[in-house]
Amino acid sequence: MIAYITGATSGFGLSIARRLAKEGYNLIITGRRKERLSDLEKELKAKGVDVRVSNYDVRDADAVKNAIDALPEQWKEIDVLVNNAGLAAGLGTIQEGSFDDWNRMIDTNVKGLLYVSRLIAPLMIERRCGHIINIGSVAGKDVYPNGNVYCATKHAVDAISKAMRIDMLPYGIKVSQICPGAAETEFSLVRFHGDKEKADNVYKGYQPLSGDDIADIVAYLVAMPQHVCINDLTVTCLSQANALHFHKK
Ligand code: NDP
Ligand code: 8X3
Repeated sequence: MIAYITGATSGFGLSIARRLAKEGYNLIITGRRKERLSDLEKELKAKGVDVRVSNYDVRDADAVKNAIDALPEQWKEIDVLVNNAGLAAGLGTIQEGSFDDWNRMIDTNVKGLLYVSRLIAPLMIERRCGHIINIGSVAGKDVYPNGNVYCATKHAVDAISKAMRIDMLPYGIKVSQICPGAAETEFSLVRFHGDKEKADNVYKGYQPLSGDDIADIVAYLVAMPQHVCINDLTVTCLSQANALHFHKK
């Protein structure tokens, strides 16, 4: 069994890679930070997992195409695709927003997910099996103040997931979406452009989700019987009710 994970260098993607490796999957791990991919490759290979590193930026359509086209035939038999690579950049009003931040989010969260899916879905269709898992967000279900463009990209992931499920239906390919609430990863550090104090503040006064929590859910989804497809799963920590409401100490 082969799982293809985008954004495996930190957070959810890293935890999902480790977890699916434990479940017996061989892995194609992707991301921009080459050294982290090599470290993970070494770690997993030492445990007997077959790993292939694919180092590219999901915003670069040609790079995505070249990387997937270049996979040796046996690595093209992808059973699970986890479309995880993504980010928030900035938190502010529309009238003060940065074009650069907006482009990064739209190009990564929406277009990157589309490029990868466009190239891997035909491989799954050929084999009449596969499972695509898109990482959405509670930000794709509701909007919150200053979340505008990030929320828009995750609403797009929500729509794409529903539409993909229809497209994949005749071929027996499952499409699931996981929509997490606040989880402590590098997400906030990236959102606040490297400001660690601001990032740490996001997770004060409650226990957020972790990457491992999301990896457990992925493991559960892929273990369902062949005729069962979990379409959409929203998960928050106990202290969060939805994208807007927290109970913090
Ligand atoms: P991290 O910042 O820890 O991880 C993000 C991953 O995405 C990294 O591996 C990064 O790899 C990869 N990535 C980002 N941009 C690109 C790019 N242009 N090309 C290739 N890879 C890229 O954050 P999370 O683990 O939290 O985020 C993973 C997903 O979960 C995202 O889609 C995020 O929107 C979503 N999410 C996060 C939540 C949270 O609270 N943490 C809650 C709900 C959803 P590299 O930098 O090496 O390229
Ligand atoms: C990440 C969670 O609430 O910061 O998608 O948007 S949130």
